[in-house]
Amino acid sequence: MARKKIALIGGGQIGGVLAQLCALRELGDVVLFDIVEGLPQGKTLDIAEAAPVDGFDVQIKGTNKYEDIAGADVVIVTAGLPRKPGMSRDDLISVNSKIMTTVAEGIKQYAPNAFVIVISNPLDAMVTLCQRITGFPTNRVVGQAGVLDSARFAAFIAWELGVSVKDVSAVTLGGHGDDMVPLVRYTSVCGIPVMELLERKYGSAEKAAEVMAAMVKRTRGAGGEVVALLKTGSAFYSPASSAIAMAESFLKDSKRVLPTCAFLNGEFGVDGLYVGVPVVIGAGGAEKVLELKLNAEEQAMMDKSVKAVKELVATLK
Ligand code: A3D
Repeated sequence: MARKKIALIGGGQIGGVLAQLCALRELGDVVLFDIVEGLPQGKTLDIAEAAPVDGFDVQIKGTNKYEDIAGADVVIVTAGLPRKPGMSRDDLISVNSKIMTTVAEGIKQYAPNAFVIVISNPLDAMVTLCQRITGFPTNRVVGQAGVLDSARFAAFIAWELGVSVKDVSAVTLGGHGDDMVPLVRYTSVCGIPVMELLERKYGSAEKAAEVMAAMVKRTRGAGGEVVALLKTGSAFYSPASSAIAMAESFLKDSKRVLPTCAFLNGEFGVDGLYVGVPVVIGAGGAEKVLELKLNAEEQAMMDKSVKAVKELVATLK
């Protein structure tokens, strides 16, 4: 059986880490595309020269030509500007829409059967645009945001409780913006509701709620926290790891349930919009949205987040 092929559009910070992770995990042959001459060629040569040390057997190539992505099974898009301190993700919409338009046309022409994972910001709008321009079925165009937002939430909980990150199960819903919805009630450690553990630690429900509120706030602002520290760009290791989890579930038909920016057809009461929800990812792409019951408070947060996504998407030309 021929090796799978993964095309990475955008050879910047996230693109470079994606290429290295694909190689280290031997997910398939990798093509790294960028418009800057030499950048993808230099990064892929550097990664390929580590193959004898790391022991991976995949081909890895940098290119400035769309023809080279032909036949890709998976395309991951990071082309576009990242945030600088003081910018919101939504501030990127005008410049990144232009970039996404040419990228989606390239994917449509050269990788018409690919499963596409968008990472470029503002995420919910860029996924929408990519799907509209490629015309691919919505199960084959998704966005990465929720895996990362949930991972950040899980990391903060693990650090707070002094437990392994492996045993925290956390989920966030909604758009990839300041209104995202970390679902505290569905978050657990080895099946134990997280609030029970916090209450036991602090001996009071009030203090536990206060600590949780701080973690929810930090999760919502986690991207900005990294931007403020880096000053010249945004997070890139964790977004790359998150998209690789999605690509791997598709390539191996693992059917992992991953928070994914997926097109909703009435699920969660949302129709015709890309929003972050739990999705089964397998060989059929975004195979199924898993719904869950929200209480009034959670539903209100979800409604607010969906409203923000709708307003953002409405600004797309
Ligand atoms: P960066 O290191 O600037 O890389 C972007 C790359 O895109 C650069 O190498 C550019 O040359 C390239 N590029 C520009 N125009 C085109 C084009 N037309 N075709 C192909 N390549 C092009 O940014 P980054 O890798 O740090 O971030 C990439 C994107 O991901 C940004 O929009 C970020 O805001 C976004 N991002 C999303 C998340 C999510 O979780 C959703 C997290 C972090 C960053």
